[in-house]
Amino acid sequence: MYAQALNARDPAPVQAEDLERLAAFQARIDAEEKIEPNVWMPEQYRRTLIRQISQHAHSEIIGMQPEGNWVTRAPTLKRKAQLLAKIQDEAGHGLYLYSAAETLGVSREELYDQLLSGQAKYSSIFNYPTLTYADMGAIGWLVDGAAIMNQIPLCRCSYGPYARAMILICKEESFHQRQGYDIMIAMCHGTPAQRAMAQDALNRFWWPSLMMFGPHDTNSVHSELSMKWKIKRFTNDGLRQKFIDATVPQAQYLGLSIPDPNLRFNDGTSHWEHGPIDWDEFARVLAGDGPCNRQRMKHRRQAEADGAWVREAAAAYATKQRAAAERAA
Ligand code: BYC
Repeated sequence: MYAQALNARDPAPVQAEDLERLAAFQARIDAEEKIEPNVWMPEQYRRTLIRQISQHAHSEIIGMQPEGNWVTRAPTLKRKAQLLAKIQDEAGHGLYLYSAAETLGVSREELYDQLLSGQAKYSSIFNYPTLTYADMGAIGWLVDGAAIMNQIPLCRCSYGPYARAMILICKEESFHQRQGYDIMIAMCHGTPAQRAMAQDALNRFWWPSLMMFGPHDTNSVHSELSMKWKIKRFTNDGLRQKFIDATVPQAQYLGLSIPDPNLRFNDGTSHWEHGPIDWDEFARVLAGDGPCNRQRMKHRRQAEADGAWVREAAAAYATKQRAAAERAA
């Protein structure tokens, strides 16, 4: 998603590129060879990756906010430690992904600027509020669950630095999903009020989690090229279906109901069929008009401004150290 300047639909100088080189590039991809930063790549491939990887990094960084809301109010020391560890992992994922994007010739400052100016976006899911502690369970279970479903195939992405980053990230996401489900289990075995909180969290996060996979395949502008280049291995609808099939039995185990009156198991296909997704809501959130878009960006800009003196001090220190090293040499 999102940086329009980096959008794969932008006119790129592809026509000027050598058709033979394009054919050789596609042959490498078809042979499952990894594309590394020093290998020639079509400009659109580079832009598509910068768009997706930087969106992914921004999502991790903004995604810390809904959970940060509950650090001081986690119910026990153990739950607080888990939440802190999860949020720290997300910061790490963001930094790791920014590094992967940098291998494509874009600077971290440019990527930050694109996020802060609103030119680059981040996953729609992080524009929803976290109203109760049960939301920490729902986010781990559903949001990280959806993220893993999308990210496991990215471990086989054709671009080497992204694929390798995803291997570590997926291991940590798997812990995140388990801790979320563990919260849901505890709440569902708790008091009636705790069960009701768990059901309410599921009710609010179910549909936004399905939207994380992106628009229906028929409206997915980037899928065709991304599948051809093996950046994406599955379509948006394909991954969404896998997520639903995996998650419905988990909800049944918890004794919770999925907030979809049209949900039904199709014996013929062995898949759970779902009701219509509110794509108008998705479009509103993407356009900046979700419940928390403004708040998320305000906090991010404030954090950037508050951290300016740290970056300046670190840069000044590095300059001094370099000068000292040069004098000593
Ligand atoms: N939200 O052609 P399409 C985490 C945009 S964080 C917003 O299908 P594509 C976590 C899309 O960009 C994990 N926008 O696009 C962190 C495009 O717009 P532009 C986040 C969306 O790229 C903290 C347009 O819609 N995961 O796990 O082929 C706490 C058409 O879409 C969304 C990733 O970032 C959306 N949900 O496919 C807890 C995974 N969906 O650019 C957890 C990496 C679509 O033309 N990204 N759009 O203006 C991907 O796999 C792909 O980018 C997507 C979309 C499947 C998301």
